[in-house]
Amino acid sequence: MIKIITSGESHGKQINVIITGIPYGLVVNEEEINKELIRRKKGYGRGERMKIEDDTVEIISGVRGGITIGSPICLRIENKDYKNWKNIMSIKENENIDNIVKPRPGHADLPGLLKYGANDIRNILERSSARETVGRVAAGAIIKKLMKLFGTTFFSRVIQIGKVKSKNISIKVMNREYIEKSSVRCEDLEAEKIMIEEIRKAKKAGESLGGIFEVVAFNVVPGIGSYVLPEERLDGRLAKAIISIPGIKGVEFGEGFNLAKKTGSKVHDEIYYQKNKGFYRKTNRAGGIEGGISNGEPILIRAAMKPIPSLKKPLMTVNVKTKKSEKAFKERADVCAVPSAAVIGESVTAIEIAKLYLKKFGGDSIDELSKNFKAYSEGIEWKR
Ligand code: EPS
Repeated sequence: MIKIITSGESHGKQINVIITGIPYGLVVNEEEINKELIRRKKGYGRGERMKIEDDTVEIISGVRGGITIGSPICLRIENKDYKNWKNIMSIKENENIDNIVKPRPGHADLPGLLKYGANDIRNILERSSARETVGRVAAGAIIKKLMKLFGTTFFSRVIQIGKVKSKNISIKVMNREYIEKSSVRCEDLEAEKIMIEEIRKAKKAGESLGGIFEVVAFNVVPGIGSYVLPEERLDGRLAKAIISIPGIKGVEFGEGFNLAKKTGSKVHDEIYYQKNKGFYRKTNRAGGIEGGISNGEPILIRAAMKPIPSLKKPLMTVNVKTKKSEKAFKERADVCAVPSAAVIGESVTAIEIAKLYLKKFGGDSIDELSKNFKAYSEGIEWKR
């Protein structure tokens, strides 16, 4: 069983992640993890903080001689900004710090404060910050490496920022190289330009912007996930994983909400068979999942991110100390983080799918796992 736990505050010393259940013998190195961390850090609209952080990982345990040895893997990513926050983030009692008392609407500030009976919003926002996702992306880098052994890969792109939509480009022909280089992860040149301009304008106006991204998992073998228990449904698990990314308010699979207005015969993906291909579909409106189980087509997830709640031009709130109406407090923040959220989406998707691969195919070592996978995939004539 793969389990992942992160710890660390946004402006604390470091972000830690412990990953258990990675089989013996997976080749891993820090450079590969760093590449994923850089992908997450990038994107037009990110704030000043990202210029401070270098987001490099140190593998602390679970790896020896370049391979995983079956024991829990511990990774750490230093927060370079910590040196500027040592006093505020001190673990010792410090009476000389002013409490933050004006919660930002849309953030965890107020519900978190009420939940814990706290009197300083800093104790809430430090962990609710999206800085935590650096840990999930580091774990995701190792998991993606594991999934590559089965030919499974993950990719993401941004299809909307604010009101600006990219034109429809099939995932079959998407230009990965361009998307990877684009500062908004969008390959529609015209939309890309307008998206960048919208983010620039939002920044100038003290505003923030959300958007929509897609995550695709290619070559997921049919039979992952289950309908036998609600919690085993692959789409349910992926939806939970995607929604757990800060700021995500909506998720859909394949044609998602659009399917609701069509009749059945226009929705379901007809089944075909070819000797050299096995079972396949010509359409993928289901987004690769039927009955909570992967069907062999690419798994296509779309997620909507709300605009970041930290605003330069703050909204009205209530001072929790005086109970008087005031403007919410201002905190340095990103203007738009949709391209980063897309990369995080790849990681959380990979983690969920890998958990189910390990459950289905088992094995303590990569060799054992690979043999089990091969026996199953040959048995069902999985040829992709
Ligand atoms: C975040 C606010 C900003 C972002 C941060 C998430 O941080 P700061 O308050 O230090 O400027 O930069 O994201 C990251 C640090 C990151 O690595 O993604 C928030 O409030 O969620």
